[in-house]
Amino acid sequence: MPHSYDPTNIFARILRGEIPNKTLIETDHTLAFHDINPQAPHHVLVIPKGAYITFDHFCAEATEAEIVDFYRTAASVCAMLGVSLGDGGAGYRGITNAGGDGGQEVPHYHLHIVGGAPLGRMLS
Ligand code: D5M
Repeated sequence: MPHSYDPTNIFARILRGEIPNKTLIETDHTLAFHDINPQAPHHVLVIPKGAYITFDHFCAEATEAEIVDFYRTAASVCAMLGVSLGDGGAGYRGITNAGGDGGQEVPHYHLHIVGGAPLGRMLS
């Protein structure tokens, strides 16, 4: 079944400027902003500006420029938050939920970057 993007989702509305957000970084293809319900001292969402629903949808259909910009922006977020090991930071977790089984609430692809405190192990 082809992906069917819902343009009324809350991140689409943020991208159209209909809802305010606390922007950390904005580029031609990507927006990074603070999560409204932070699960740790740092909790930032990185979203592509294009209409992609999940990680696999984005990786399969986005242009190389969009994909490179997305992950470089995510790296810049880690640097800005001071969590990158390369800057002497203590680390972080990147999380992507997809669909019902994955617990995704907002059907616009996003990467959660969570850190600023020990997070424990998620998988064993
Ligand atoms: O995560 C969706 C995330 O989106 C969840 O952590 C809350 C966040 N959220 C929802 N609305 C907003 C607004 N308006 N600003 C910032 N963050 C928001 P999921 O992976 O889909 O479960």
